[in-house]
Amino acid sequence: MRLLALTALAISLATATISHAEAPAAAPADVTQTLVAVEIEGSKFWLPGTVVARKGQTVRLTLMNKIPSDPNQHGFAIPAVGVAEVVNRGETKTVTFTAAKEGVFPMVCQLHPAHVGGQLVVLP
Ligand SMILES: [Cu+2]
Repeated sequence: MRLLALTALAISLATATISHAEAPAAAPADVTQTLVAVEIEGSKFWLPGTVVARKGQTVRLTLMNKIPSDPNQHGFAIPAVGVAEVVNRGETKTVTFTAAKEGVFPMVCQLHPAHVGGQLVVLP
């Protein structure tokens, strides 16, 4: 009976260790938002088009490319904060940065000038 209890304890400890190891390693961000690349009436957009943060906050954006037509890659860049990523169709990518300077900064698809981007608004 005692051996059974010890075995159960060992199993639960092993399980706890495994689930701890699978926990996400990323630190929490002040602002988290999902942006999706979509196609509407033949035009491509990153939506929503505005991300708002306060100066000094960390921002984590989850980027999803859901545009069904070719090409199968779209870019997402905020040159002012050094972010540039390429997202394949159907994939999700994450970018994290610090909103170090206040102002309004363009968010673009660096691969396609016609792809409508948006703006990062950093408040004081
Ligand atoms: Cu694009």
